[in-house]
Amino acid sequence: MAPRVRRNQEFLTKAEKQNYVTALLEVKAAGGYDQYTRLHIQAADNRLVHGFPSFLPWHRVFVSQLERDLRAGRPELTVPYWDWTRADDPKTSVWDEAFMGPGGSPVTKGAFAWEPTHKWRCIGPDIDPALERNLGTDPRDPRTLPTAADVAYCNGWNIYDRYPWDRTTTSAFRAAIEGWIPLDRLPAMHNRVHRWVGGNMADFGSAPNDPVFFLHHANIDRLWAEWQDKHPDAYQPTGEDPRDGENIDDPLALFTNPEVVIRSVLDTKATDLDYVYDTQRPSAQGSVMYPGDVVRRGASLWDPTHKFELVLQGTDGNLVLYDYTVTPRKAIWTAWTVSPETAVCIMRFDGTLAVLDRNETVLRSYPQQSPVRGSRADVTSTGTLEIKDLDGRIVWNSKQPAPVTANA
Ligand code: CU1
Ligand code: CU1
Repeated sequence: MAPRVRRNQEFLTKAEKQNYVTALLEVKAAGGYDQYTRLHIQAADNRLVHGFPSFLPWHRVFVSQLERDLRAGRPELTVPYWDWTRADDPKTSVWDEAFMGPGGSPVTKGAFAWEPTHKWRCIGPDIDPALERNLGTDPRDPRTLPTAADVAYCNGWNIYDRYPWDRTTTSAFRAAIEGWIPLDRLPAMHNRVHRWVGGNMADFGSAPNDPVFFLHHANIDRLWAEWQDKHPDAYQPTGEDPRDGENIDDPLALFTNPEVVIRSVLDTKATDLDYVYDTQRPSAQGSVMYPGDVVRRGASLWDPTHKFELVLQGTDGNLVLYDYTVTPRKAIWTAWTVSPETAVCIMRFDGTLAVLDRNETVLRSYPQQSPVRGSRADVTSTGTLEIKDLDGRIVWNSKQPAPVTANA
């Protein structure tokens, strides 16, 4: 089985978002959610994890364990991530009333408002039951979120961490992405996002009271996973640190049943974790290519009834849709990407389905005009390749006549 895929919340349908919210409410009602908030309070009170090398692996496990609980009744679900570099705006999709809900002190709308449903009660010492968020409006908080340039700054560090392995460390990836190196006046990156959201998210220990905590940490984990793709075997320290829970072969703090050794969670594709992010070019499964998904040369997708195959042919690099209801099989659509250089078909985040060569040059892309960001490609059981937006509207399909070119 291919690893499951964590996706950008921006590209989930309303139904998928609703499913995630319902799963959270169920785990909350069963008492499972609050154990994570309590564990996080314990980590903060004991000055563990935050400000140290284990910050990234510890939160990786933390998010994965909640994901496991959410998946118990809904195996198709993964924790989405919130890419805040695109979202300085409090009206962005993550704060939709039907998803994480809007800002407010307290929040008064959506599934996580305390009134009137009393389903989402915040817990912890001196914590009001009603969820609060300021979303960049409190003058004491940062008014802006980290940018793509800030992410690039973090990615510029080739060393994972370095002495003294704490929040005074500078010049290392972990310290930069956690946010102890101020890019300007304020703690940047991870810490900055907590403070921009404000309210419960700004309370160090009990921040997981706000369910957006997990979407934020999935994004931090994604950025680390992408960095790890370029810097395998980079984790440090490997034996120099006297503090328990930080060296590569130490068990992480507070995860006792079972213990989790840092080395065992450095690869998200390892069987205990078994996930990747949509930005890591996951292979499409089933009949749909979600944003980010790829079909590599020699691989194919089948419609749900297994009568139609979309294949990026290993033999000649052509992208072809075949009909198997007739014998011999018949090619019913092709992108004409015949080339020894053809490498991959990708559903890009901008809403185009593209065939790329080995240098990432676009050989063909669909639709040629007006793509809709976040669209999906679907091999249907009627033998059509369709590109659909998040509301299910068809943006392009393989039965459309080829556009007439000026030279035709
Ligand atoms: Cu934390
Ligand atoms: Cu955090």
